[in-house]
Amino acid sequence: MKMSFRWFGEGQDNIPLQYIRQIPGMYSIVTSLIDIPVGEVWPIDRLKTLKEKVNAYGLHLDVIESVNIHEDIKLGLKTRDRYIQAYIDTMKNLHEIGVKVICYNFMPVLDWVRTELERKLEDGSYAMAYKEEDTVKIDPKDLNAQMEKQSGGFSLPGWEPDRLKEMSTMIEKYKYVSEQQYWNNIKYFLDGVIPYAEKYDIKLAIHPDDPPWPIFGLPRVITNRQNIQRFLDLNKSPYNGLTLCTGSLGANRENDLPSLIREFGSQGRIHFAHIRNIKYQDGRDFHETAHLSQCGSLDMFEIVKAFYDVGFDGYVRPDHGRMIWGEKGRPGYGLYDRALGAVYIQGLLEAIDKMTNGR
Ligand code: DNO
Repeated sequence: MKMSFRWFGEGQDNIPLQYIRQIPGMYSIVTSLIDIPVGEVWPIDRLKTLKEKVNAYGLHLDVIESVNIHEDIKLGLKTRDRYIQAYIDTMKNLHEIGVKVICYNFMPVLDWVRTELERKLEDGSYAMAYKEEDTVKIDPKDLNAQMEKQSGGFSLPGWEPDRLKEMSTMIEKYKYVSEQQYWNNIKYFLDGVIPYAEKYDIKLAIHPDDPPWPIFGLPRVITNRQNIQRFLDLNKSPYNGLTLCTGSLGANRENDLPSLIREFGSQGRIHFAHIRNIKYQDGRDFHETAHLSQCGSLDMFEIVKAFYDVGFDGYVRPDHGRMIWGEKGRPGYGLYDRALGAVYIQGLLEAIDKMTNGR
């Protein structure tokens, strides 16, 4: 597994690349051009500058998270072809700088959803949390403002203000898209871009819906074993694959993560892994925790062992961390707790490897 770390780019992230380089075992940066409006082609000059910057710190730039999908594609509008072409042109530029994996999602309008961005845990650290009751109470158009209020002035990935200006109008448009139509729209997108993913040797890795159930009546389909298999079967190219995010899929207690990893990993369809832990509360409620098994509800040893057993050699990154030691940063994306996560995952891997192969 190649260890990686999400960084939001120059002027966007308060964590210097130098600090990321100092995390033991770090191999690649996971980043994006967060300021480019969705649907526009990412300029090659900016990509080259970004790559040089990352390489100057001895790190690779192999993974992009995310190249977001324009709503017209998700809605299946006539204008979608133009945006699919822009996606392909961006892939071509990413190929030129040597990118190997693109993580993206197909969640309508909203990306990941939490109802609290800074819940205080018993040890005084802060973590993000989800309370089902609050999503039922809140008007979707107020959710953006609520997220913004708690984000400490940082823009949140997937919650770019530009994209969400017309949240209510966009949600309205989905009333006319059935779930079957939504699946058709995913297939149309895949059939358009996957031949170019093959040509440019870039693996596409869809991120599961987070949390993995419908919110505000919007179709959210990348949620469980059956739907993931259905997604993979829409286009059987090995370039059509997954970001296996343990925290997102794990929010549904029926998702048996080690078994999902074994199943899709042995098909060679996992290209990127997000590893983090969550703690179940009542019903669907949960809060995020430190990465260790003892801190949450997921068995991280079994998760990492499953990746190891299927010979997963793709990219992995620690995912959302808590805010600890007084750090102020983008919710979920501070330096300290994610660094602890990266080292913990590597500790598990070393132990599993040595116990398997002898010391
Ligand atoms: C949240 C992230 C998501 C993810 C996108 C992928 O922290 O896991 O925003 O990057 O869904 O497109």
